[in-house]
Amino acid sequence: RAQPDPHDFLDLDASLSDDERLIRDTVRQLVRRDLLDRIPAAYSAGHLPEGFPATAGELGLLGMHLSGYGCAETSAVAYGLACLELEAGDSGLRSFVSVQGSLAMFAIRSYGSEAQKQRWLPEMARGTAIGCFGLTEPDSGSDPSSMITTARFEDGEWLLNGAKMWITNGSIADIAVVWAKTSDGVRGFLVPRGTAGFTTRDVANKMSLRASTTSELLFQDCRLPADAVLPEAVGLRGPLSCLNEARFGIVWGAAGAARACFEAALDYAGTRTQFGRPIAGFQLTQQKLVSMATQVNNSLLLALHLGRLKDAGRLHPHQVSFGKRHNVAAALEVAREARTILGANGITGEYPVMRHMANLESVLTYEGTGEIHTLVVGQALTGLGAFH
Ligand code: TGC
Ligand code: FAD
Repeated sequence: RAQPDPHDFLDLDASLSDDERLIRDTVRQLVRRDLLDRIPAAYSAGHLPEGFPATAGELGLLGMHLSGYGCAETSAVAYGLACLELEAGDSGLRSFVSVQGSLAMFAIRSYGSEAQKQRWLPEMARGTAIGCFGLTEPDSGSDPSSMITTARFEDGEWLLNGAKMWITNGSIADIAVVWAKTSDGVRGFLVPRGTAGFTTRDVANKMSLRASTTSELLFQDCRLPADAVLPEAVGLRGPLSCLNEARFGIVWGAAGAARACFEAALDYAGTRTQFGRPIAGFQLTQQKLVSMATQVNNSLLLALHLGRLKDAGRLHPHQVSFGKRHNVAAALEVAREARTILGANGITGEYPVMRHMANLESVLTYEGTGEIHTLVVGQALTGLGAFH
């Protein structure tokens, strides 16, 4: 029998359906043929590669696991595979697709009125309208219940005041899904770009996730019509349920970033010669490569297992936390180990490793920090909450 493929050591390919493989290969080709060469420049410039939202829309990647309104309604595993391939390119690509499909579109699809869905979802699925999702505030991150942005209903209108911070796609979004405190609890609001009293300001000098726009959203007596509220979501459960979707994509995406770092290190180790032989022939290098291959394959197995649970309707949010926590931490370890194999070359932008490593620091923090997911799983294991 043929030896295991170093790029798919456990033959996970055989566990995928033809449809899943087709979607995986399509996204992989897009990344490798159209994006990989352009990512370093976009990263330096501090934005997404030009035209990516429309391309992602044309390929049906935006809101791809949602149904109706122009969405592709793929399996969760297929959506995960797309996230994997995108993040093997750059976390910024997966972030865009996560925020658009799993946060902004998911919120509208799950909690919006029929008119809101008709108005926004088909355009968002095509990538001709961009969305963002504003939950975090300058003084309210891990604990969103402490948010101070408010929406007051008066004279038949909503009056929005406050600020959201660290919002992916913020200044490029046509529509912002904004969570605010009302007299009934936390509610979601659709705020179109250009609404009076709504401005944005980009976060400058990021050292991580540079191929992505991150912004502050500012609301000063921002007046919204009565029907701007998402009618079906009341309480923190609304926004937190959206996070489950995006965190699921990160479980897969982080494995993609790890795979890209492992492959760069494997390739480099085979061609770089020191002391008269390829560095791949040294035992210490092999130990690193085996450790990385183990992390990558364990992460992929975990992602696939959670994906199958999700497709069976049996995935629990605590299991998503387990996956996000494990796969992001593993990806960071792989990136750091890969960087050592590349020696001095590893710190340059000529290789993708340092970029992935820097990106993964954002991925570790957003969508619930490593510590928060540890406490979610800890609570599930012990029955004792340790947040407060
Ligand atoms: P707690 O009292 O536990 O819960 C409040 C209500 O929410 C429900 N709930 C969930 N529902 C669905 N899915 C989940 N994962 C849920 N977690 C909680 C809960 O059942 C309850 O419902 P109800 O009906 O009984 O009221 O809430 P808590 O305030 O104690 O907080 C729990 C905690 C810490 C886990 C939560 O606040 C949390 O997850 N914090 C982390 C915040 C976070 O992840 N923010 C992410 C912002 S978005 C982002 O980062 C986008 S990055 C985008 C990119 O570029 O990719
Ligand atoms: P804090 O909550 O202040 O945490 C600081 C440290 O304290 C962390 O290590 C944390 O784990 C730890 N800590 C906090 N509470 C506890 C506790 N109870 N026990 C132990 N340790 C604790 N948000 C959005 O709403 N929408 C977006 O689109 C979005 N995009 C983002 C893009 C980027 C690039 C980044 C970096 C962030 C983005 N975020 C977004 C914000 C992100 O969700 C928050 O940064 C995250 O939730 C953590 O909040 P914080 O940064 O305020 O850290």
